[in-house]
Amino acid sequence: MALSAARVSQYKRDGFLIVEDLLRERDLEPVIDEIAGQVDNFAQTLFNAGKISSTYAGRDPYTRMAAIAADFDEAPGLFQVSTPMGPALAKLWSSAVLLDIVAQFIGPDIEGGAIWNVRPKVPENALMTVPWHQDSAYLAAEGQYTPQPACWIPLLDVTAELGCLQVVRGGHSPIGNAPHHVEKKVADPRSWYLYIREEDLPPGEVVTCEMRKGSVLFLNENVPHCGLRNRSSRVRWAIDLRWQRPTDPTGLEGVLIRGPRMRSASEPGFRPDMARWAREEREKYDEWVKRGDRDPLDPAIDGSWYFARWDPDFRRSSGAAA
Ligand SMILES: O=C(O)CCC(=O)C(=O)O
Repeated sequence: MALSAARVSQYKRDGFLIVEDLLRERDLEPVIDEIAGQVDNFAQTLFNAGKISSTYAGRDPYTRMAAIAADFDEAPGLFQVSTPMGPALAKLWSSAVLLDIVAQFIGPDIEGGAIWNVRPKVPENALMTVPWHQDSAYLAAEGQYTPQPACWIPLLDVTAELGCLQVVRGGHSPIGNAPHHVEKKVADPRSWYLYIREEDLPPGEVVTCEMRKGSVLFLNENVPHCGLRNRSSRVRWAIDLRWQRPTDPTGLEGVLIRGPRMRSASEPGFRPDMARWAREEREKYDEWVKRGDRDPLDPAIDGSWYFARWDPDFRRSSGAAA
């Protein structure tokens, strides 16, 4: 379903757009089932390693990760960074329903973005509460001008209480980054987030994006947004996916492999090989985990490349160029 010209203009003007009822049950249910299976494996691994006292197998998908996190509060973040992309999610990411809209934003040559996440935001967990930021601030300076639209897909109806997103309407322009800071210096030392101070947010209405399941929030890479704290008793599951043009820098060179090619203007029948890409991404992840005998269940997220961009203390410690 292509957007009307007015809706595309709205995205360009506001830096975000909620498209209601874009996805049907049959688009989302396979993804939800796939994630439930991944949580099952994950719980078993944590249980075998003595990190949790039960696998909480009787729980439903909207309470199970909360029970796991009550034993091991880093579990949701570890799930987010360590779980491979499954075929159902890969299919949704490369589906016409999303790509037809993305093509209206960046044109007909499309590659997946290198960063994607499945986020189990459990209640009252500071490590899953995402402060104000622009996605482009997490990239190297040379990638920050790459158009990289994202979409954020809740897997249940979301409200402010459940920890939905807030955005600053129009805050994506003029292009560039507000000053970002490293959250671990002022909050939980395990945090991997950057944050913008309230006083540095660009002017604009703060919009709280309460959404029904099936709706999709598209975000410009420069629009400031945050994910509210989950004050409910349920797990707020959501997925974020990105795209860009294959000729632009990712801003993650040397850190993550490029995302999969999804569309080609010169080859209209092009079909992405998502399974091959998912295997290659996994190989890279395994190499990274094995580096320096890392514990695969250590949830610490190495944000050294973007910390170094924003904080001189991390430039010194990583030896990275300013
Ligand atoms: O899911 C959330 O709460 C935050 C998501 C977010 O900040 C992002 O997708 O960039």
